[in-house]
Amino acid sequence: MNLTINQLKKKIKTAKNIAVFCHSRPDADALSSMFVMVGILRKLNKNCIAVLEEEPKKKYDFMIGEFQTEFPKSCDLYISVDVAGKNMLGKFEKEFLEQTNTIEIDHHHNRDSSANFTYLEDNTSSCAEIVYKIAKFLKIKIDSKLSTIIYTGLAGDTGCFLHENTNSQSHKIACELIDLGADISFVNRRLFKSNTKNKLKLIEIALSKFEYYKDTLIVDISYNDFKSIGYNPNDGVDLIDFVSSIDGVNLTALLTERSPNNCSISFRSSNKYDVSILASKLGGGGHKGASGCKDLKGDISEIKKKLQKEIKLFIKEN
Ligand SMILES: [Mn+2]
Repeated sequence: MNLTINQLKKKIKTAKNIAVFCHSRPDADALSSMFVMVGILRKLNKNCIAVLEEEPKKKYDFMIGEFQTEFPKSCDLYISVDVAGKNMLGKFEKEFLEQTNTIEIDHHHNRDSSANFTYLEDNTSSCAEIVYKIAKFLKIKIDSKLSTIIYTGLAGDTGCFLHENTNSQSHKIACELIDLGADISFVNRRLFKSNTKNKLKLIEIALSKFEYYKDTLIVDISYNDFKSIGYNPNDGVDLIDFVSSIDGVNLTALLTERSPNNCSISFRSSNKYDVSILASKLGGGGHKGASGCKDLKGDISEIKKKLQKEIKLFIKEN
């Protein structure tokens, strides 16, 4: 059932103990939305906890507050943010689905619902924008720290206001956040301008793997590639924006084997293709310009063959 913002407010107001979830392997938007939501709920004097599968990437540590890694059993409201599908709940999927008072707050347009109640704004660039709007609606005071975290979600999901999902609303909200004291140069440096020596070694490997087909590019990095340079892929791979920056390439697929025989694919496209369709063919999802699949089990070379086949078929149909 879809909620209006008033119905959402009512549900929040009547709950006492609230748990907030985001998707597994959380990105900037997921973490931003989750911790801002927790911040808002605490300002409303709710007993509220963030729930994460594991410790998030180090580069996001400025956003991270207190969280727990076990499913909290005694809450009267469970909220997920930025979760577009059941399997994005990771290890909490089963228990989350068993609850009766669940709300999902989300912005994805290609989605499969995992909660009893949905608050959706699918023309919004990031979930952080929605959470910001909810905060305003609930008349929560947004300080500079909170505005910095909200801005991080916006900058993250728009790729620093470069992706197709960027619109006038995202810019307007960014302006409001700057006026509220968001430290945007800190965030943008942290998200888009920092590299490690090891990361550059990974880029070197990626460059040696470029494989073009018409206006598409496939890059694959195996578990052994990661191992050869002592790179832990769980610290974040973050190569997709780099490899998808080539003139004349309209579709990029980055295939990574993050643990033995367990692969992920990230897709990016200019406005020529809708890569959410391509991702859904391989069991994933996402947005028109940015999508992905994870937990593809099997040998990376076999998965790559399947990917090549799907891409050829896909560009023939488009
Ligand atoms: Mn998002």
